[in-house]
Amino acid sequence: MQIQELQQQIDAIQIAALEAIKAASNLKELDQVRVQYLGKKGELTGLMKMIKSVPNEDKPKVGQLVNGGRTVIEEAIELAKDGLKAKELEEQLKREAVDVTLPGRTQVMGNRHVLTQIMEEIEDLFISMGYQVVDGFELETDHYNFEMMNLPQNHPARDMQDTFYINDELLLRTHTSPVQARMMEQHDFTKGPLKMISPGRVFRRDDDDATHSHQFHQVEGLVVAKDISLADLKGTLDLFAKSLFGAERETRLRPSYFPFTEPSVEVDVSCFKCGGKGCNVCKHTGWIEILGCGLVHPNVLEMAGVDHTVYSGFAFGIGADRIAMLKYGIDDIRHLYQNDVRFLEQF
Ligand code: 2NM
Repeated sequence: MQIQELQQQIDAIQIAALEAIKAASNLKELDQVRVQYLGKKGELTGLMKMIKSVPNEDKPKVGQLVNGGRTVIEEAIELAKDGLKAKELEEQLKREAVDVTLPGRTQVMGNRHVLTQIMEEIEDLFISMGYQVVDGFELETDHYNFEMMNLPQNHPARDMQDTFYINDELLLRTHTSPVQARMMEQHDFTKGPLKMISPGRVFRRDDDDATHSHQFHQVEGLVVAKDISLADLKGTLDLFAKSLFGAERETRLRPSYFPFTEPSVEVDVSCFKCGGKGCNVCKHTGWIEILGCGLVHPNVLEMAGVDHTVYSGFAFGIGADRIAMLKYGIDDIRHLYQNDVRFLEQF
């Protein structure tokens, strides 16, 4: 082949290659162009193989021409590569761009149920006074729920609370007192006093209305040690009332009756709305009933294996639903069990 003819072929390849390089719209296409023209089976490489068939004196010239063409294409590819890389980066940035002026996505925050909040507030207070928090069974035996609480069969007080019986033996607990009974049985009083609360759900066979629910929540408390008196009870529950309803509150005890305590009393707190002057919350008495309590009945201590001549105790029962309703002015207990978010998110 004439040198001139070779030069024309190189030029033609070069022109075609440059066209193809210009047409490549991404790096992958550009690499295909590189393979087509410069690869092992590429067009320019094919031309170089002809060097064998030219006279020796022409070989340097042929090599020079082919390599010259090769360099031009290589440089064009490098240049195009830089351009395409910049273009792809720009597209990537455009794809990943964040429009900081768009409105944010609101994270809806849940909150604890108002009853849970009250229960935990009460628990925290008693924990701070050194009480242990004890869980128990919602399904209980007649023995622990009634018998151990000084409520023998045929006791009139058993009719006072209608009970969900599962069978002759088992029932849904009507108070959390069975938790205290079980703890008194287990406690080693030679090692120190028993101070506990038992928060939890309890059940009564009531028809639901604004002030009654077949399920509600209690925090019962119990302290058993040597020389526990009504004064200990009064001081403890006065602190409880001030902690929940405000430091300015006062408390008073009124005589009452429970089968499991003797004496039994009810605790009133001075009205947190009117300060005691009289309003609709306290029904113009200046006082609001918040809980029942008393000194643990000797029969209850004895049935749990505690010597009532050595030990005495006080116990109390707080209705958490009632406390929540008072504190937040909730007028219907059923709100606490309907799980209407519009109600729950207010607390
Ligand atoms: C109340 C009122 C008075 C009470 C008694 C006991 C136990 F198990 F220690 F004897 N636990 N809770 C009690 C006493 C509960 O609720 C209104």
